[in-house]
Amino acid sequence: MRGNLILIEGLDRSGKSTQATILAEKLDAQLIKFPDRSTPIGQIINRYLVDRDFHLPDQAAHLLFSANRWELANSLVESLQAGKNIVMDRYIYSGIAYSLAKKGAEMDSHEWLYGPDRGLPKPDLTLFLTISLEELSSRKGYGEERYEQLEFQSKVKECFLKILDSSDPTIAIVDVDGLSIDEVTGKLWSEIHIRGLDQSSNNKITYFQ
Ligand code: T5A
Repeated sequence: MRGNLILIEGLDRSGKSTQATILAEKLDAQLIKFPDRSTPIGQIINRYLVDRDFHLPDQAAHLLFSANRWELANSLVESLQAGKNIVMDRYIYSGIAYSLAKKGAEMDSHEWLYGPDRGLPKPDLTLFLTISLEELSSRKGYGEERYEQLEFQSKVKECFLKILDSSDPTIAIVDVDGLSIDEVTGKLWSEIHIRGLDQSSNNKITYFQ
């Protein structure tokens, strides 16, 4: 029996970390947040996000975010195989949506953007939190980091909705606008429960192809 891999995606300050922490506790799961700013590559990413005078070509930034996921990939698979549930806060969909929203050259090519993430383990369930931009901008701390501007977030939202295949049963788009933290947890938990992901499974781990 293996653990389940559950991913929470969404815009900046949409409540991902809050919900990932609550769900990790309910599922007795390991919590993994991307970017993981503690790794060697994560430290460069952190500087890129907090210091607007630190420049990187868009292609290089994109590849660093992917490399950061690969830094943790083996340990992630080992934990699942050892029966541990994992809740992830952001993953490859963030990688593609934020780069796609930048536009220009390689940033317009879904194939190019997706390439470096091929081979990473695929979540058993991806929960994408949709929320209005008005509500986002009122959240504590909004605007502190590189991508936290409403015009850019609106493009990112469009890109997320373009790349998330709503016919894929492992993807759930969950409207959380105006909901309290408890109400959001209730909605997410029901998506987990109806798929039986609150129980361990003997399904094979799948990978992004
Ligand atoms: N990025 C990331 C890429 O470009 N490529 C990639 O491959 C990856 C992985 C940093 C940036 O990196 C980019 C995307 C990002 O711009 P991050 O560290 O995940 O990524 O940054 P944030 O999304 O900004 O993370 P935050 O932790 O700040 O936001 P969360 O997790 O969405 O929100 P959370 O839970 O911390 O909540 C924010 C505030 O809202 C309140 C909370 O208490 C908190 O104050 N809140 C609510 N308030 C009212 N009602 C609710 N339902 C609420 N839920 C939470």
